[in-house]
Amino acid sequence: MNVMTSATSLTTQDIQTLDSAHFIHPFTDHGDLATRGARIITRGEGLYIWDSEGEKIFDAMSGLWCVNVGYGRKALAEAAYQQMMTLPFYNSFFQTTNVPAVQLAARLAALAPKVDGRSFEHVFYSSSGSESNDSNVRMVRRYWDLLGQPQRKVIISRHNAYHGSTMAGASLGGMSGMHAQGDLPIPNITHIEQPYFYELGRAGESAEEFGLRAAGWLEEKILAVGPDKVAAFIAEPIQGAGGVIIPPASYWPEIQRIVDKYGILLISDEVICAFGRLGHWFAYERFGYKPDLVTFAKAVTSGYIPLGGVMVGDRVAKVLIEKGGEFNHGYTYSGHPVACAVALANLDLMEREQLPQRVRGEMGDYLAKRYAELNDHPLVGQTETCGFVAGLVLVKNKQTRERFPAEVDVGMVCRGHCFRHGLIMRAVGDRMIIAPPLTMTHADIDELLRLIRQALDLTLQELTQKGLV
Ligand code: PXG
Repeated sequence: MNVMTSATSLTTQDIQTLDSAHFIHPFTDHGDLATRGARIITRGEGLYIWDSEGEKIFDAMSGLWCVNVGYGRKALAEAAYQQMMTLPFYNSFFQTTNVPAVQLAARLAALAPKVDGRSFEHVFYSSSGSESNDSNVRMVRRYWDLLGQPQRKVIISRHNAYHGSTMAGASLGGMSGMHAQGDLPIPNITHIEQPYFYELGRAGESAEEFGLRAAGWLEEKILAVGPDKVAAFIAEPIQGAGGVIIPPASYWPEIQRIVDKYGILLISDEVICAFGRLGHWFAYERFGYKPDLVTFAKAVTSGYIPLGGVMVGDRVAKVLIEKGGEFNHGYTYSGHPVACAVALANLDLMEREQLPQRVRGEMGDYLAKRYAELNDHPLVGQTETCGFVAGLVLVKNKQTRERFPAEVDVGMVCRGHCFRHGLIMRAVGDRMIIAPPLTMTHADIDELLRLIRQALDLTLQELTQKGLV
């Protein structure tokens, strides 16, 4: 098939050849990619994307956890066009500002729920989740310096967390594959174990008991490091890239108790979980904790244009602003007017269509109910949903919870069947996960579940043929 570009028409193979010759992709084995050729995604509409061969694909990952309002929304394109014609760019460094950046900051401050009188009145902008977490490290260290406690440098994170791919982001993250490349983590970042009950729960232990035990690892680490050296704890409300790991209900309140006890800052990395994904504008509301800093990116613009940032809570903002003088940190695109204008249009759309409310209510409940039905499948060890994220674990034996050996790469087997049959679902080890657009209807959820079950059946068929189950 020919793919029209502005200048010429190219075949799928032409583009694959150019791709392979010139484009270094993120997190990709290029030797492998060259042998098969990248799939070329050419357009999107609603919940669906199309490839250069004309195949229609249900995008149950919303691009990469971001296209929360679905593809093809004119209001976002129009907002970008209008802003580009009015003021495509101006910096906010030298005591200048721009209207969309100010409006968005005020809007985000109003959307962020107050907990126990603590509020978020300030926003620091970047263009991605990774940059935002770098900014968090800078702000946290500056905060403690200004309070006369410069020895408080250590940030505690968790294994299998994902906080981005810059030096600080990859260090904060707990991905061993990333740490293995380039001498990471950087100093003064340390990790505790993740709250993954299915894998780490003990026989006879309830989820609630496990949640308390898992939160206790934070206190143990604080004591091991020395409470006067710990600056902050960073965590995703639900681990996304780690495989949709949903902590037991007891986990977050206990984390809050511990960070309060030692006075350390709490960073909620909501790059995936904010903007309706879990049924709230910000996810800390769902779990009832009180972060000092909240990282956001992705769905603030539904991924239509890059924008990220940090919601800076009063505790930190007051010190930075009142005691700080100049904070020597910022990006060319901090408060980019076009990105902020698109974010405003995106929030308008989400509000008008009541997307967080839908996810928190009827549609989230329906997805949970339909997803739970997958538990009857021979390959499915356990399913879990929270709002519009869901995960399931593929197991060799449901009763004994025996997992597949790593070399079977069962997630990739399943992902292959999804890919070949019009469904984007992400594999993380032996976990299959989704984060679909928040606009799904009942009929869309039914169709999604039909596609997932089909992929599971095909996976079982392949594993059976190969004598692996
Ligand atoms: N924090 C969290 C919680 C994220 O999920 C980032 C930070 C970094 O954001 P940027 O915009 O710098 O990419 C993320 C990004 C995956 C996958 O495979 C997930 C992300 C990025 C790439 C792949 O699930 N999340």
